[in-house]
Amino acid sequence: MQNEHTYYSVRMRAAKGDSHKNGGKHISGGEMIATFNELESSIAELVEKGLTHSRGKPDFMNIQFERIEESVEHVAPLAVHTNPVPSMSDGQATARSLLKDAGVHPNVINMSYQVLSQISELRGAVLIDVHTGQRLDDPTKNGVRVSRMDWPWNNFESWAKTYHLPQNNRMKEALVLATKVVHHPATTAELCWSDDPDYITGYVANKNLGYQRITQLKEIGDEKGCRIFYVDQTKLKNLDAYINYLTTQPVFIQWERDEVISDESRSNASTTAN
Ligand code: WAQ
Ligand code: MG
Repeated sequence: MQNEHTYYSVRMRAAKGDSHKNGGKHISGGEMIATFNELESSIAELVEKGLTHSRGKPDFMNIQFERIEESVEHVAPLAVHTNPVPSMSDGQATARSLLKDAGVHPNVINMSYQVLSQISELRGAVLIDVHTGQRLDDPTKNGVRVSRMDWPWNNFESWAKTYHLPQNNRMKEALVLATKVVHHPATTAELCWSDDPDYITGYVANKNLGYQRITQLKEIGDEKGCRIFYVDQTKLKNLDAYINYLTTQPVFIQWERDEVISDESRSNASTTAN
């Protein structure tokens, strides 16, 4: 019998022209964690995501689920801040300044943009050594895809309402990924913007800065996205252990309302908490 603590990793990838393996154009990907009873609706959600995508109509789709054997780790969501910017160049300047605050040397930032400019097709994240600026992931594989992370909708909804943030699935997915990635001690920072032509908001994330949204990091219509993880290898046994964490460690984002209530009661000491 399936018990409620048995979880499944559900993944989708869609491409156009041919499969990813045969050089097709990446259209969309998605990763979720579901219970057995949620499998059908999760698969339907991912099918819809892949079929109705602004990067185009796919003619290849792969959907798979597999039971998760590892125990699920629960991680609190990063704090969200929004940096409104009037243009892409202001947004890019803000991103560079945040990356610097996160501990990435400006030379390494330049080198990572150089690496990015030489990549034509990306379906995962590029890993950059934060000390040398060198690309660490296998350049033949189009990036490392993080999977096995999710945020149960009810908990996300309460969090979003409390902080007056939009209940937007795209932000939810990006915050889930950033929270999982930044939770690893070897991640110095993440830089991301979408490869969807109609979405120009991106972010820089880091343990101290949280999830820093930047309202414009590219021009509308541009199909080139970015996802870079700046990795501190001195905090790693080996790179495989890091990639293994990204691809196999199951993580649920979990926000605890208690933290907010206790914060409020601290700043409001005369009010009786109930
Ligand atoms: N693992 C690794 N890389 C990924 C993954 C993943 N699971 N998903 C996407 N990427 C990479 C891939 O190379 C994509 O081309 C690129 O990131 C962009 O992905 O308003 O929508 O899903 O706060 O298009 C950020 C701002 C939106 C959200 C990011 O990215 C907000 C976005 P997309
Ligand atoms: Mg995309």
